[in-house]
Amino acid sequence: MRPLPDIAQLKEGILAGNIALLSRAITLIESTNPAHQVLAGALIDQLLPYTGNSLRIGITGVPGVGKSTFIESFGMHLIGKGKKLAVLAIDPSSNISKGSILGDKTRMEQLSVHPMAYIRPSAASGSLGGVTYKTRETTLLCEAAGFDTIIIETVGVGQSETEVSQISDFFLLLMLAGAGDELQGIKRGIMEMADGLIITKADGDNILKSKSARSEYARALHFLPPNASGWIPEVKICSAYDRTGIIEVDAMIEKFHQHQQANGYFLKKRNEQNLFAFRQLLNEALFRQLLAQQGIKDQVKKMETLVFNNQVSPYSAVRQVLDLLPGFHHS
Ligand SMILES: Nc1nc2c(ncn2[C@@H]2O[C@H](COP(=O)(O)OP(=O)(O)O)[C@@H](O)[C@H]2O)c(=O)[nH]1
Ligand SMILES: [Mg+2]
Repeated sequence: MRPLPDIAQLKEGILAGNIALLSRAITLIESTNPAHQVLAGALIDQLLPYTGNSLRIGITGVPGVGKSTFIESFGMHLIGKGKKLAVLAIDPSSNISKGSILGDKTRMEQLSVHPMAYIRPSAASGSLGGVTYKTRETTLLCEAAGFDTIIIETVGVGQSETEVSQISDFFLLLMLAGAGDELQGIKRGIMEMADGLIITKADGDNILKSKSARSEYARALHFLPPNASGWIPEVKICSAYDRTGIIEVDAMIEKFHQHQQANGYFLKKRNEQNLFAFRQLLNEALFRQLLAQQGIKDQVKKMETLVFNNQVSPYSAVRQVLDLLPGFHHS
């Protein structure tokens, strides 16, 4: 068996910006081995004072919208400004996506070999929440290693958007200019979470269409309830190929950053995210513990069937599970 890694050595290495040791620490975080998890927890706690100094940008959009290609152009622009960039890809599905992440690396040709960039796919196992929180911890390690910009790309579709918005400061939604029905195909809820929208591939024949999509989306955003922080999401058009619109996107995100810091919302949101993570992980852990007891597990199964078949109400089913727990009272 390989010896357990030395936490002090990992900590020192990460603080010195050593990428090999950073990668080893991330592997430790992703490990399902309980001994590794204890060490990973200790490492993160020791590094916490050195974290937080970054802007965390979540990026989502349907597969093929151009996320990875955008990150390549945008990332190279940031590095040109002297930034140090980590790109983390959240991948809730398992096998199929291994290929897509490899594909992504080839889309990020310059970034993937640049000394100021670090690209890392996230663990592809466990519950979606679990994967997201491992990405969250990976973000912290990258911050301790001196990365001042963290881009978190979702690979999957659906629920992962909500998860990523929970671990990012700025949530960016990438969209294609559609032929007339620009508002089709995106769930309203995702637009409501976005701090910024980008119409991708605004090049060649697509420029005009992209501009009209920009107006349509700007109008649509206008009808959404305002963001709690007072930030009004903006829509930009961009071509990762022609490298146009990149500066405008950067300016939008900078403006957001300053806006949120000035009104205190930046820190407030992060603090709330910490609390949310704790509560969600606690819920999951408690539930897992309960289900480890056979009697409870059987009762939950039984209730699921009854609830499914409309024979017991969900409310009553919960009570009948709690009845098995000494000291638990249903309120
Ligand atoms: N015309 C054009 N095509 C692009 C642009 N960006 C990406 N693409 C193409 O769109 C496809 C999907 O891009 P990719 O970055 O892998 O999308 P992802 O699945 O969202 O990460 C690829 O064939 C890219 O070459 C762009 O700015 N302009
Ligand atoms: Mg991609």
